[in-house]
Amino acid sequence: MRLVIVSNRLPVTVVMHDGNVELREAVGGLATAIKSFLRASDGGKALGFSEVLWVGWSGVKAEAETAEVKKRLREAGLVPVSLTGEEVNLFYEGFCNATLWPLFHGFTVYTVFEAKFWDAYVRVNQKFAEVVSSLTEPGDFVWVHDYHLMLLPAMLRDASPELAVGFFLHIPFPPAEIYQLLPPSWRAAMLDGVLGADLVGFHVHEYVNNFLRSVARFLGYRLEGGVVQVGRRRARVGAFPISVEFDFFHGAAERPEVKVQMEELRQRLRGLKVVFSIDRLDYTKGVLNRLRAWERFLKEHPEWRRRATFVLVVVPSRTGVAQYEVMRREIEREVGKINGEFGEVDWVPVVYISRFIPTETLLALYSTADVALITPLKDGMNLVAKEYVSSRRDCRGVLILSETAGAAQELLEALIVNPNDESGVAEAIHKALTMSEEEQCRRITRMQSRLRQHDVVKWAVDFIQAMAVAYADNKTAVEPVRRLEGEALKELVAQFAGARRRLVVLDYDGTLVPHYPYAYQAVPDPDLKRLLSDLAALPETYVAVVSGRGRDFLESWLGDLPIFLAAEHGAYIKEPGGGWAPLFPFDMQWKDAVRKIMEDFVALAPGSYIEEKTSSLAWHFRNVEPEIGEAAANRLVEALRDMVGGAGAAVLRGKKVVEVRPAGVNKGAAAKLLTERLTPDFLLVAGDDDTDEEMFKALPEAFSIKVGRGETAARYTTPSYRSLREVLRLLAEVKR
Ligand code: GDG
Repeated sequence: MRLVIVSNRLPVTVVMHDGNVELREAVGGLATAIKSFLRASDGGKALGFSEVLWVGWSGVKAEAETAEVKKRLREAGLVPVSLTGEEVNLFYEGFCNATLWPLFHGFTVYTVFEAKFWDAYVRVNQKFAEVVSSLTEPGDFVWVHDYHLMLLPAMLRDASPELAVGFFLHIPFPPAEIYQLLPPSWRAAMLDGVLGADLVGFHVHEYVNNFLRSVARFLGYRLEGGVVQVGRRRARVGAFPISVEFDFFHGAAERPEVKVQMEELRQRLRGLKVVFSIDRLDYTKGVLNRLRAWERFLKEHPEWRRRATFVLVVVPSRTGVAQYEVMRREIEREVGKINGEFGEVDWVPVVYISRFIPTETLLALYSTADVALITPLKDGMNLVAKEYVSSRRDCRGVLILSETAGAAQELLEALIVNPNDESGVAEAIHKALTMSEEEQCRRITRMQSRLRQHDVVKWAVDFIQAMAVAYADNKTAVEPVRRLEGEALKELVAQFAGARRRLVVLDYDGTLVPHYPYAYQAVPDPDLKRLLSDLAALPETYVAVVSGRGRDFLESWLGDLPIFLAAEHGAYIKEPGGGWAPLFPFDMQWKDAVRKIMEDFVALAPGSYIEEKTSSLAWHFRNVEPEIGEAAANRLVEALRDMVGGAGAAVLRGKKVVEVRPAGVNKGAAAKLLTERLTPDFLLVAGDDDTDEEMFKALPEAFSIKVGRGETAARYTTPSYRSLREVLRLLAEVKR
């Protein structure tokens, strides 16, 4: 069993000089986290993995990725996915960084919606899927990371159903109202993509809830606590807050190379109090707001001038993107303004560093700074806050932290601020600089004991263990059904050819034609009509379309074919060339009373509506807010059950619909009646949704085929209406 980590970037930078290839370790949240986990788990062996591979882009454009580069990566357990320059442009800089990054952090005005970015996103995710599928075997664990690869879990699931797949998002998942801004087909594909995983992880419960709300709202899947029912599989969703390697940071101040730098820093700063921050250059990190709060602090508390300095490190990232360039200039202008206004010959209010700093320097700053000022406008977690707290050896130091960073939900003893509240942040700086040593120690100790227990190794182990449980759960649910292909398909054709009398029972929407947004669009195309006629023209071969639709629709579009039709879930049946007759005599006395109650619920839940058929009434609520709709549906079902019990009607709760029909009427009863009447020795039944399951259950002897994904009592599955048509075409062409 192997563990395959998949992320956009491999954890190395490829450096070429004089024709030589050098792999340099990359510093970054994910790379560091996984490395800590591998060190602590004996390269994954402690958890039962025979090998660990890492799949990702090497950072070198495909055009420059030589055989030597590939070989060196492979030797290090790294498998590159090659991206062309254009793909890097449209996928990485486009959809990832110009669409998903701003949108998921709530920066809606920065968000770019470009069809060609989306197309590249789909293509690149597919590329990743191909590479991962070519490496893995059933039972391997694949852990997919972050917003670059949200389509990948479902693609992997389709290609190799027996993989254990986990997905973790490192940035926030936005509220449904913001997620809704993505075009409908993109937002649905991304949710479905993520739900291909057995386990989906976020940093904090807020993002879990946001995600589940979007799933309910845009996909309508059934939720039970943190579990989403995705067809026959279940995707578990939970919070797994990432953390840091506590011992590494806590031991830093003891290491000689860090000690030297700490000493140097102290000498240079000559007793000044130090306020410190470090971020990648990014608009989400709130650097400008922070500078303004520092300026305000210096204005309102002049006693601190010459006594405190702000060391601001901003590490360049995403260089070349115009927005980032503008931001860099704005930061520089603000730093210049503050230093110009308040600075003295021997005192600089803001020490600004705009480059990557070596780890020893960072550790020395963490250990020396009196205050860490971490004020992102929005941040998935923020590891810098956790690193600062972990690094303190002297039981001193104050953390000021935005309430909008995921870390604020664990680091409760920090001075929690709102990053837009300039005066609140300025006050927090003052409070931090004047806090007693006892209070600093009390706060730091509590936070450290939490971080010691919940370090990054625990994060990875917790996730992988939860993934194993989710996978085992799904494995038992998924095993029994087979795809209708290869031997199974040959067997079907052979039995059909050798039969004396055949009956083919087919659902309509989703089975013979795609599901369209509006029901009236789903009219049969000439190919479909030809296919059904050809089948029915075979000797002793009967074809029946059994649908939830009304009689008029079926009559007007399929009435001219020599086939059986069953309308309204089998309430009415029509023989080829004959008239409609009820499945059995049923009583419709209940209809007026049911309509009246449903009308009350339409008023109660705006957006819902009633559909009336001859034999049934349905209340649809797919356009209602999910929480309101589900709650109203529960109450409606209760009210209706009390009322129609004994009146010969049944209340059914479907997907976003509550329906009342004559008791005993369902597609299963209709299919059974046809079978008893026609006594075939070959029986095929195909359908795609819950109501078709009644047919599969009523006719266990049939060749039953479920179209699409999902839980089913059918014996076989086929991916789409198209593949089912291909099967039917094979049957229509058997020798007479
Ligand atoms: C994303 C999410 C989430 C930074 N500059 C230097 C340097 N670093 C190291 C820090 C820290 C890491 O990089 C930055 O991690 P953050 O968590 O602060 O932020 P993002 O890069 O935006 O990461 C974030 C994270 O993923 C993990 O899930 O927490 O919310 O946005 O480890 O120490 N290290 C060195 N020199 C630098 O100049 N040596």
